[in-house]
Amino acid sequence: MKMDIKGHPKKPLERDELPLAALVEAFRAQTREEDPGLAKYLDDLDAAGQQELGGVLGRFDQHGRGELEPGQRLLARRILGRLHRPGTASLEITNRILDYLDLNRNALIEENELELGVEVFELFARADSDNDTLSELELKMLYAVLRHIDTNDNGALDANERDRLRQGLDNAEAFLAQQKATNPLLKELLAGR
Ligand SMILES: [Ca+2]
Ligand SMILES: [Ca+2]
Repeated sequence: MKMDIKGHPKKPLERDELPLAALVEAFRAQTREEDPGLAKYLDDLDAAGQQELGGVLGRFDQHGRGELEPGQRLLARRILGRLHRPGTASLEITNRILDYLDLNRNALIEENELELGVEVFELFARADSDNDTLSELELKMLYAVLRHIDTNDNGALDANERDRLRQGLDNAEAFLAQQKATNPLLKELLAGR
């Protein structure tokens, strides 16, 4: 499956080259014990969904070992545990969001990048509902906001763009309201719901 988005520069390590199938298999087995609620959804994923899950997990495999360590699994679940009934579509959007959150473009999500990610996931979990998880629509809303903040359209959050997001998060409610009013991508998404 092609996971690149038009306009994204090539990364040093393509996710397709990572040992994703092994990562997915190990993570699913461990999640059955460590987080049965999440495992229920991961075990239902079809081949495309597993590929997307592998794309997410590969970003936490800091040493390319093909299996996440316990601490890395916890980090991955800080994202995966936020998804409402995770399936292929929501995992695909999550991968696109993580592309933006990979600020140093090394195909890994380090802890500082994850902190920002968790913060935006928390905000958008409540963008269209009153719960702690992100629906597919809320993921799309977040993606629309990141695309809009990417003003030079290079598929990455550069330092100034990241600062803008950071500042927005300091006044999250106002930021979201302003995005809904002024972000054409978000307006289009919400108009077509
Ligand atoms: Ca990174
Ligand atoms: Ca950018």
